[in-house]
Amino acid sequence: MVNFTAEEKAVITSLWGKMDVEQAGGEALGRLLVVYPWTQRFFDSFGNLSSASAIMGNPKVKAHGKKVLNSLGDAVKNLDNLKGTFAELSELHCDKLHVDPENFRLLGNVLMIVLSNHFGKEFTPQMQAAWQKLMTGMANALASKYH
Ligand code: HNI
Repeated sequence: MVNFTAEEKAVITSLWGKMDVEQAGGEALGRLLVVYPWTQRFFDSFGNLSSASAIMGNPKVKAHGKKVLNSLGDAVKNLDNLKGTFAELSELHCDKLHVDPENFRLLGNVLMIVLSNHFGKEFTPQMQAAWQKLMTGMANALASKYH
């Protein structure tokens, strides 16, 4: 169970408020598929994933990235109850989708790159620490129903 300090909560909420969810979501999922190509196997219904530019321009990747990042918004609103908030999604990713939970951590890593690109110097080490903690908490919550 991950506990957030008041300061971490403030940092997470303020950056979330400045994020372009559609852009960041599409870019994070796209980068996941490019950087860790084995993750592509979960998305064989998404059409053309044959090159980095095909992936980054694929409208289904963009739409799904936005969906995933919107769900991160639920995490930001429920920092004290990530497990409860993601119980259903954990069941879905485990029982129906069979996504290895290690991939949740990889998505957290690429999101850090996306945030760093977008916010530059404003994305301080302290912000990265808070966001990394959020992504770890969310990865643990999404993995909590695995058996
Ligand atoms: Ni994930 C569907 C949220 C990581 C593979 N995923 C969803 C949906 C949400 C979601 C929301 C839509 C559910 C629905 O339709 O009811 N996914 C999240 C979140 C994370 C995450 C919050 C991590 C932070 N998902 C991942 C990862 C993979 C993944 C890392 C694979 C590498 N997800 C999927 C697949 C689907 C999916 C596959 C179904 C897609 C489809 O529409 O066919």
